[in-house]
Amino acid sequence: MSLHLYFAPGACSFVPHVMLEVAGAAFEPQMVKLHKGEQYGEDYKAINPRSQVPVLVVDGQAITQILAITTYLAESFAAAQFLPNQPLAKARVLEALAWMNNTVHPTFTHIFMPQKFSADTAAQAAMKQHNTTLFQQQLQEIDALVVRAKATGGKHIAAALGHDHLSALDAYTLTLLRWGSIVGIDPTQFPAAWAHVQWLAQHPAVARVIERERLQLNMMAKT
Ligand SMILES: N[C@@H](CCC(=O)N[C@@H](CS)C(=O)NCC(=O)O)C(=O)O
Repeated sequence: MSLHLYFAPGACSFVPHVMLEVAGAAFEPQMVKLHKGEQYGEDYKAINPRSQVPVLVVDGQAITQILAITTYLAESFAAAQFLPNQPLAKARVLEALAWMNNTVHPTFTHIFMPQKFSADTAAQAAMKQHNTTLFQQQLQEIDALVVRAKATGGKHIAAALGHDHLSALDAYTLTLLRWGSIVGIDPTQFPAAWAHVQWLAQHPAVARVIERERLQLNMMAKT
């Protein structure tokens, strides 16, 4: 099986990037420079006409969308136990992941790239302000989920949902807190989630991804 992951440093592609490293998969990381607009080039559009990362190419077949990619990885690398087998527990982990992907992530996009949603600069400013409040509330919700996970004695976020294994939820949480720090939302306001992210960053496989993507976890920190 040949696997190529198209990723951009610090983007949501961090989630499958971490899963591939944690699973010990043999894969080719392919960097896409979003800030240079490489996603709009004809070469990249031949891989993903929607001009987004991540894309996982499996034996020449491109899979897009984090939900699809992470489910594919969970099933292909079953030993990593990224998802529970028990149907209700599995639904709970996917429920949390879908919320991060279809709600929290787009809330951040409204702050970071409001021009994607309106050409009107006044509307963009209002959108930024409103979504900053929403994003803070959503990070609070993630913080509460981490508190619940730790209260079970578990190490990983999915422990709150009955599955104490590293999952897409841990990697997405790191990404979302880091994104917040880019727009001035201090991650230390969410102590449980922030401590979890710092712990996760020490995991050798996660550290390899952080190194490859050259990420600073808290963009508000001086160093
Ligand atoms: N729903 C998509 C979201 C993907 C997405 O938003 N990707 C962003 C990076 S985090 C992207 O490629 N943006 C490029 C652009 O907007 O030009 C998924 O789950 O994969």
